[in-house]
Amino acid sequence: NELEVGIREGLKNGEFVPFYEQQVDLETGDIVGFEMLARWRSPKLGLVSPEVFIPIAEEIDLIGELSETLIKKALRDANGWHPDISLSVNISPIQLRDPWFAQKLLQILVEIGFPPSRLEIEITESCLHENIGAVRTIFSSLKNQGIRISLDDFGTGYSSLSQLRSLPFDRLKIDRSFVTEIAQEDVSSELVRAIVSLGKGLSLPVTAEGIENGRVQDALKGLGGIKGQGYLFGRPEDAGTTRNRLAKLG
Ligand code: G
Ligand code: G
Ligand code: MN
Ligand code: NA
Repeated sequence: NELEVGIREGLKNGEFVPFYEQQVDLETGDIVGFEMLARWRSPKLGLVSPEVFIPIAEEIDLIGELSETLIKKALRDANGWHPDISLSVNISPIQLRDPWFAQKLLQILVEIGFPPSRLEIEITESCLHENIGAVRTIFSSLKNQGIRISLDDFGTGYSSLSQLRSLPFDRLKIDRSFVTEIAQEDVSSELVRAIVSLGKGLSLPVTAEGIENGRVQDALKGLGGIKGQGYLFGRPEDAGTTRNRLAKLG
């Protein structure tokens, strides 16, 4: 199929690039990190969303290679940022089927000279459907080197509270479907409140995704000690724009 061929060619030609969405400390408003979000600059199709090419890359067993390529670019970019600013990357659960995943990632960090303590990986609840023993082994290797692991899109998947304990996550990311509604709807705001206090109880820091306006920001600020990201702060931007943004902050 045509898209498949395009993705293979695009990978060879370096058409996949990292974009970055800022993550802020809601208390201070400071940028504390960026989430890398992949984009495909296709000469034929323009800028293509990962929602289109990630599932295909997973299907044709190219996700590992694609992700490595993007991570290498992102680590080089992030090496030019202030050393207190972290980098989050999304990892497909499929990548955790590779028993060498942790070793490969650590090798890349060494090769590029990026401190593991600045890297956070984001995994959705669907990793709980993988071989949990194998996933736990990978998590241990990553965590032993200082890489942190976030549970992404929290609240949307099939995870139960007991499963939350089955893997040693370092952070919960509240899915934006709950966050968007917090200022209007009581149920969502109760859910967000509950997730934040769950995080506190489990000593897991929390990030709220999808903050689009000041009302939502204020509602979340009141909950205390959480990080946020969303269009209110900034859309995902390419490496150059991100660098300029940081340079302006001094
Ligand atoms: O960039 P956007 O915000 O449209 O992202 C759409 C989806 O693609 C999100 O679920 C995001 O987690 C996922 N995504 C973005 N970049 C990557 C990546 O490099 N690897 C994987 N596995 N998923 C990604
Ligand atoms: O699944 P994950 O959380 O990794 O995906 C992030 C996705 O959410 C990307 O597609 C990104 O572009 C999108 N996104 C980030 N911030 C906002 C926001 O404030 N509003 C909306 N609608 N989407 C957002
Ligand atoms: Mn994410
Ligand atoms: Na998410």
